[in-house]
Amino acid sequence: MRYITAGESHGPQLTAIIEGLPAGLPVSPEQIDRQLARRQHGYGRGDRMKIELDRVELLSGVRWGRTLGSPVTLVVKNRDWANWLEKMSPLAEHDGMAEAVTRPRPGHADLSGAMKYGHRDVRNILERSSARETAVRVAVGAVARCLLEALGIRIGGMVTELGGVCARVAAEPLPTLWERAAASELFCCDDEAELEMKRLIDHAKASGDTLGGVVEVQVTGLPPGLGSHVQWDRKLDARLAMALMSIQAIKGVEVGLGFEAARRPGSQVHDEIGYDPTVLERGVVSGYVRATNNAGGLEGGMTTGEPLILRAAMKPIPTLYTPLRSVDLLTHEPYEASVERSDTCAVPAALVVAEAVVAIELAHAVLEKFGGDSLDEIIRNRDGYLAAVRSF
Ligand code: EPS
Repeated sequence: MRYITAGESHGPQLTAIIEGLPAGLPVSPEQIDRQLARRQHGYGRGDRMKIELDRVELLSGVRWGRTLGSPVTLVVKNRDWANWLEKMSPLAEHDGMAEAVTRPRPGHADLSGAMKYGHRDVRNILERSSARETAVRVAVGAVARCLLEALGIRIGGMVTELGGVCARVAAEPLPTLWERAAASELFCCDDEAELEMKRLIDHAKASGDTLGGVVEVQVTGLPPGLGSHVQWDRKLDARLAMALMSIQAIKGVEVGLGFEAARRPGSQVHDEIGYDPTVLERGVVSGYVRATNNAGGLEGGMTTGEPLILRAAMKPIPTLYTPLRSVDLLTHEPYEASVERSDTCAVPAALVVAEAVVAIELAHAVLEKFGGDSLDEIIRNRDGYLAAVRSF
């Protein structure tokens, strides 16, 4: 399965084409719109979110609620396009530098992109580097989620840190934590931390600043053996890290214990292996059991069958209302960087995007492992593999 996206932040629409989905997969616009709405939700967003009301259009590859096996085209329209008809027109008569953005913002793609593509108007870079693109990636992720859910794989997550405030995550079943996160404006499971995070966001907004944070994605129901140890680009941890790092503003990724593993001796890191045949009676896939999951569900680039635990660190958004120093691209004179409309904090949105890209990569890994052109064929192949794992 592969996909590409197209579209500018203030252009007419965002488009994605997904290739390699099996036939017979139930997909509905409502399922996709639910994820799009989650991405727009979240304390700390700016005025753009008051304009947009993201809805998906399914333009190919789905008939009567099920995939055909042909490429699936997804579109999310930009409502703001109505305000940018001239400034973002594809027609030559609107050419000119009259309203050019020539002051690159530190931390954005502006300067490197302008030098690389030879643009003096930074808008030609920022329109595509904008995190608006993640709307359609969330739509792709929602389709991937449909495939995973059909196989009993569930994805959720939470904001675990924001502006330096850490949430305490209680030792409760993941679905309970996911429900609690869903009820929070910051997707945070710790009410006290959430209050403090909101206070920080209000303060950052008032002072023209921005805040980053850490999101954690968890996945349950994965069979052991997705991904492979045999080649660098087949290692699932590497592929998941790439998917997460491809999200705008993500600067770091951890799996399981993550960087903490580097600080502990091996005896306090690795998850000891036991065998308990009684778990098979409860429907658990394999009799091999672990008391801990410090590995975060991945060993040797393959899933272990334990829940997948991934974290991604988001830097503060680089567009500040109190701008940082920069220089003008035309005069080379120092300036305060341009102020584009911005969000104070988009960490909750980043969680939804992180879940989406993880879903996409896992759907890809599932299709590699179980093959099949139809959902039924995938389920047959999966069941055959699980039977072998049960008796291993
Ligand atoms: C973004 C800047 C803002 C955000 C945008 C990402 O957009 P605008 O420049 O129109 O105010 O609102 O995010 C979205 C539009 C979205 O849907 O998430 C940026 O520069 O990355």
